[in-house]
Amino acid sequence: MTISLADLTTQETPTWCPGCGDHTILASLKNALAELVIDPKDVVIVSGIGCGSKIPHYVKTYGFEGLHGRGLPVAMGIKLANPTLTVIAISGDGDTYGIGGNHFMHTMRRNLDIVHIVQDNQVYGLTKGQYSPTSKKGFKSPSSPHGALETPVNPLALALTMGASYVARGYALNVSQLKELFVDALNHKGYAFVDVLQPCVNYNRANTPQWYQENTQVLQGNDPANWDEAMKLARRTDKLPLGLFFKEDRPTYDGEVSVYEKGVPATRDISNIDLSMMLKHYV
Ligand SMILES: Cc1ncc(C[n+]2csc(CCOP(=O)(O)OP(=O)(O)O)c2C)c(N)n1
Repeated sequence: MTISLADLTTQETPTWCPGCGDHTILASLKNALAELVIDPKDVVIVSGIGCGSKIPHYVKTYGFEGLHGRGLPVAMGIKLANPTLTVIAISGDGDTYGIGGNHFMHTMRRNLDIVHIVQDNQVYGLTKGQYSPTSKKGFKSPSSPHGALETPVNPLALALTMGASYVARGYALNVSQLKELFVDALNHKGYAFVDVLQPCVNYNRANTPQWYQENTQVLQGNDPANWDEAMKLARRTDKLPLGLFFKEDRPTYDGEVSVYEKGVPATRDISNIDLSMMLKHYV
């Protein structure tokens, strides 16, 4: 079996602005799926709401464009209902780190076997340019005319802290590395998080392609098994590293749930618990 890019392309034309990083994120994702020869009928792409969240419309797999900030719970539900599917959640930085921040944290500690791609343009694109949780301090926007006052979220440090088993950062215009990261993330058994820095040509005039060129650097020679090193790299604010920061193999939530479903006894014996103590509060 082979999968061509044409097999993965729908009849809808992307509505993104020319120069938007979403175009190359889409191309890199399709290239990764084609390279891995994953049957499109076995793939579900789940998004929230945002410019980038239109992506399920443009990939000929199953797809679900849901509610702002709620892509991850839907992705988790799909994976738990049918663990044989390849489930990819994709969402903007506003969607993921703002309104969806709660879901982001808890998905990471559960380590479900899904890929999560964040289209991190450091701004709310769809709603016309308000500052987002990853906007730099001082970022001027319609909702922060005097410059954002808040300290930005550090997505990679947060992911490492919350126990993500795969943590990477890509850049939308480094398409060869991005495709490799997506392939690697799809091969990872567990929650694979890829934060993708991307330009927003209309609403983010601070983080331009030239800015990324000057302020990013492809990672070389790091040890992805070393959590402390990964955290040190994640905390860098100059020359933002691009590549795989951290990867570890550990049991997945969906794997553990299916073990319970097969009838393996629960590790905790609750037969001796006196339920009357608990019920007392309700009667
Ligand atoms: C519950 C809810 N709150 C707010 C909105 C309005 N809204 C839609 S998209 C969006 C932000 C989009 O920014 P981001 O997630 O970074 O994605 P981008 O458009 O930049 O790709 C907001 C605030 C909404 N649709 N639903």
